[in-house]
Amino acid sequence: MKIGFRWFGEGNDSIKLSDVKQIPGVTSIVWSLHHKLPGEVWEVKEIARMQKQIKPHGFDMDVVESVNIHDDIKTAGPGRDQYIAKYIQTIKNLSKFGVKVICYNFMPVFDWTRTDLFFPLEDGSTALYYEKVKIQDDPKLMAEYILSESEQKGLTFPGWEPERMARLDELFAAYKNINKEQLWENLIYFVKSLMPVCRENGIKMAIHPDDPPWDIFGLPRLIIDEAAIDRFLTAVDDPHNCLTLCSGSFSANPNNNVADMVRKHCDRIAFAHIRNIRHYPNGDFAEVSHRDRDGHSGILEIVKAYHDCGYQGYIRPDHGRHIWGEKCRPGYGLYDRALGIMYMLGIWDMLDKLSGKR
Ligand code: CS2
Ligand code: MN
Repeated sequence: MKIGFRWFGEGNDSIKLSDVKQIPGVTSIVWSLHHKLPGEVWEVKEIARMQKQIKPHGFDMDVVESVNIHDDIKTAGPGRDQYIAKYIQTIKNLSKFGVKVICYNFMPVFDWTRTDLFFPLEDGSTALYYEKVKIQDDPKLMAEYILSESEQKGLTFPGWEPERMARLDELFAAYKNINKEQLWENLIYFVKSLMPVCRENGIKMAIHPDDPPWDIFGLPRLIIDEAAIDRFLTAVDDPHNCLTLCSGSFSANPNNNVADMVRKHCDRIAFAHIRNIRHYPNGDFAEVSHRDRDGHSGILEIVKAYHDCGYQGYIRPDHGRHIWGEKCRPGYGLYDRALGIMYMLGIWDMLDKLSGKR
């Protein structure tokens, strides 16, 4: 496996790459062009600017996370084919920089959804939290909360572009007549149309599951469980059609067994996100430290499953808590993600040793 660390770019992240460099094992910076709106082509000179930030530190830029998809593609709106053509141009431009994996999602309207970005844990740290009852109310209240956090901190939250959130009524109207089956059709249409350019350029498209993995605010969500993964990988049975297997997203539903998913689909997982989840009896959940026993989903069995199948892809700690008073982007501080990496490496190195690989 190759270890990645998500970083949001100079001026958009409180973390310095020279500090990331001091975390053992990290070889890839997982990056994005966060100023781009869904549907815009990523120009070569813009990508080159990012390369200038990353390369001097000796990291590769193999994995891009969040080349977001225009709503016309998700809803089969009038601009669908034109936006797919632009997406293809972005893939071609990314391939010039050696990019190998593109992580994206197909969630309608909202990306990841939480009701509290700084929920206090008993050890004095804070973490992302999801309170089920709050998501039954007004989506605008939730959007306002998330946007106020991003404005206060002067940061971008991918998938929560203020330009899109300002058009929530319009967006909900566009999805009004889209049921689950139609959304599936639109996803498959999109992925199929990208496969030729992915084959030519050796790029894997890696879909991120819906976070959390269930419908919210009456919007259908697709990539939620094992059956959905099967359906997706079978519908476009191509080695360039892959998963970003986010253990945290799937594990929000305690019925999902991520270790089983890894064992079954190892060869189609291009990118792995690792996170530990604590469930509450009423369906709420909190993100906790990576240590297995701190949560209910745990990560030991999952990391072992990757080790057992000889996983060669990229892996990153998904989110971390906010610890030691760090002022950072919610879920994306330096310290707890660094602890998460060390814990993952500890498990991995010991498994190597026990299996005689080292
Ligand atoms: C997720 C997403 O891993 C994460 O942080 O919660 O925000 C993810 O980055 C996107 O859905 C990928 O497109
Ligand atoms: Mn994730």
